[in-house]
Amino acid sequence: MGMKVAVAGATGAVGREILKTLAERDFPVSEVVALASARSVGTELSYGDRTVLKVQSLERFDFKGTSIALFSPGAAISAVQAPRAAAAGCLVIDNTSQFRMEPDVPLVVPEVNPQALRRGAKRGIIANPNCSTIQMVLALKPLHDLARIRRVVVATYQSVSGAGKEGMDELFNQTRAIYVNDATTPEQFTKPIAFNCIPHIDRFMDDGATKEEWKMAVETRKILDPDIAVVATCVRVPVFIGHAEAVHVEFEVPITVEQATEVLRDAPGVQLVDKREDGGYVTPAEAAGEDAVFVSRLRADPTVPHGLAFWCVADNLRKGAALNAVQIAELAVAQGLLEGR
Ligand code: 11C
Repeated sequence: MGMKVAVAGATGAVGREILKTLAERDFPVSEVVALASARSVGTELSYGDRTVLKVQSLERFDFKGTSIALFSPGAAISAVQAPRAAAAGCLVIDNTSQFRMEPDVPLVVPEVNPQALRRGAKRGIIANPNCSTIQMVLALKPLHDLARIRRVVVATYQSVSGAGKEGMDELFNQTRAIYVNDATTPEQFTKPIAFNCIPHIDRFMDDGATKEEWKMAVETRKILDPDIAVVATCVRVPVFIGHAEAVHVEFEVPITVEQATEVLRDAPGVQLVDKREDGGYVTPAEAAGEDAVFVSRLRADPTVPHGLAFWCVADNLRKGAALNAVQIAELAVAQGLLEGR
């Protein structure tokens, strides 16, 4: 039997992808409700091939009788609305950064730490990690099981869709403006993003790191292992969809490329494409629209005692956001967490 499911922030890039993913994966719904801010009320969104949803007000929606809500309305709105939904008995899967580091809120990547989910049933809020964290921990998990990771150094190449539809529009408009010799002023990003790279995602912290870089470190520790040291440099690049990462890993014990290849080949959610020839690796444009996290360019890092380096790529709106959230919902159903809601 299906259940009543709400999608909050339904008109955004991630919200639309959540609706698409729920329909594609045949999530057992009896009714789907699309929620967003007052200015989007009445907007029509499609669900699957045949259903048109009229957006309702998130602020006014009564969550009683809704079993599960997938939230992506922005952290400040989740801060208010997610606890309100949870208090009404609805299980919230929140895609924002609002609750991720709270001790009684599980931060879940189903292939990596499914056991953490149950702990969140009491508060009724489960957090979906940041997109750049999700793809990295998926690739790190089988390697950590094999040889225990001590330290990770990562540089990211993050697409503009991480900043939502407005980010994508800015890249499109700036690119066009350059060709027709028009002037544009950066709004979503601090500097021009067309034909450029910007080493700044989210706000600056006191230590000089950005919050995106901090998130990659603390979220990896919460999901995978509190003892892993992570240092990240997060960079926005002029790509519409798909985040890429150059990852350097130091292990506690020796690990060969052959051993790493073997475990990555079998790792759930990971696709190893590593041909060591022209084009034998995956790029963000190829990962867009795909579910997998692609790992390529696997090789030894001879500059540290037990080191490996690799490149990984994923669709940040799908596995980095919507798909992971829907997989959490599927896991919640499988673990019986929705019974009685
Ligand atoms: C970006 N990773 O690419 C960000 C978007 O904490 O959920 C997601 C921010 C978050 O800009």
